[in-house]
Amino acid sequence: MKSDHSCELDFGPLAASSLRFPADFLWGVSTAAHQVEGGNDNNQWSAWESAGRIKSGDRCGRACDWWSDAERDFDLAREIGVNSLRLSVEWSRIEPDEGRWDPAAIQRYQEMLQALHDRGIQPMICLHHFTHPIWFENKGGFLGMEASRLFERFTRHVLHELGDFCQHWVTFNEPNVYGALGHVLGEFPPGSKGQILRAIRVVGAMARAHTAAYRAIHELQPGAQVGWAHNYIVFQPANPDFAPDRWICGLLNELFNESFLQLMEQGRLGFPFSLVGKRDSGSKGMCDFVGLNVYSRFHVAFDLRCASTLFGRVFVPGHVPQGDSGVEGPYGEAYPEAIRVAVRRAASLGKPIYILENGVPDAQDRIRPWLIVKAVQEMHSLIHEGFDLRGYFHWTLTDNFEWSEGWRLRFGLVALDPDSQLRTMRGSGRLYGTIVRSNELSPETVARYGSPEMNVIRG
Ligand code: GCO
Repeated sequence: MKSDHSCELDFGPLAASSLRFPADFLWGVSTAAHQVEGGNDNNQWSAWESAGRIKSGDRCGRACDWWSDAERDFDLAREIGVNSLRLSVEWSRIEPDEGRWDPAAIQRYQEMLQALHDRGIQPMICLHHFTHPIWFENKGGFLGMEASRLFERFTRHVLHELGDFCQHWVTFNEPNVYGALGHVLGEFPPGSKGQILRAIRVVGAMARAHTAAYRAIHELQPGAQVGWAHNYIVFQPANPDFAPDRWICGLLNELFNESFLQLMEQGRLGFPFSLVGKRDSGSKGMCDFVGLNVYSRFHVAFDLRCASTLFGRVFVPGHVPQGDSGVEGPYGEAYPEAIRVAVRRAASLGKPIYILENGVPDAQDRIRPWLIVKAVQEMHSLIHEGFDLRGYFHWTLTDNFEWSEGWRLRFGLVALDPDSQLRTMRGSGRLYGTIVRSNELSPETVARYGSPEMNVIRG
């Protein structure tokens, strides 16, 4: 559904001039607790790292040292000029043992949130960004009998202690990635492979936990805006004229992109996945906005050798724009046009939309400037077409610990040397700052960075 939001806004003269954004547009950066805080040793990701499962062999270590000094990066966020910052709270710090709450952890989060407010930056808090306490994992994670109740109790505690600082809440980051990488691809804890049915059950269980949290947040803070962050990948049949490629591509799309969206839109999964799990999750309409994390397009070919991924071989052709490569393979095509595909799909929920992550691993800043400019152009035209797009959060502020890739992939607007903790603003950080501070994209910037031709890797 489109809104008439754009009609009420004064974008200024359109001509061949700057692309102006609505005055209340949120320009932000996105982060996650485990990736930036440092010293987290009581969640399932620290156990995964101790078991030697980080592909690069790196240690998270101090990460970006936020637990001691997030304020240093908040100063950089202010220097860039963002008006919002997405961060997550670490459940394993706040409730280190089941039912035991740590007031010192809450106090540190209060300081951090106050520090953001002092810099004129509005926080958006995510309650679960891939990590949870080891005790919760030992009870079966989200497939455990008490998962919803325990997550809701944690949510209530956070709202009670931190609610004064925040109005925008993200319950979960990417239930689809959490399910797929943890149970199908084996790259996230608990590391199972090919367990597609279990991945679907996990996504369903997270929808129930989300719903419990949604209700609790609204009870405690009636004006709250509550959503989740949905990873949206564009899947493209390798050969659109070959029916098996089209079929497998559609199935992966249904499984990955559609599952959680359909639970929020209709309260149930679409066929054939509706055959798994409960028919009604009770989650229909249980969000005030849709958050989209959008990065890539993947090509998909039918391949009998790929049984664990439903016979879909997912790959990135050599000739497309790409950032840096991961330890075992490409991160994905850098595809800002995916924003358009994702927003059009999410619009059918009839809720405001935020791009909660978009970025590229690019230590040398080869294509990040182009990606940012292209993303901003896409968003501007979507808003003009009437889509209710309210904000953009770039992933990420400072290079941070990229899950099983460790320090290998650098997504920051600010470069970080994790040993010395020295920070250097990248050119793309300065470019993003120019856009967000002026709330517009100038024709000069488009002319300078609007084409990937000069800096794309060619395969
Ligand atoms: C994810 C996360 C982030 C990542 C980012 C870059 O999608 O995995 O939300 O934690 O770091 O997307 O891969």
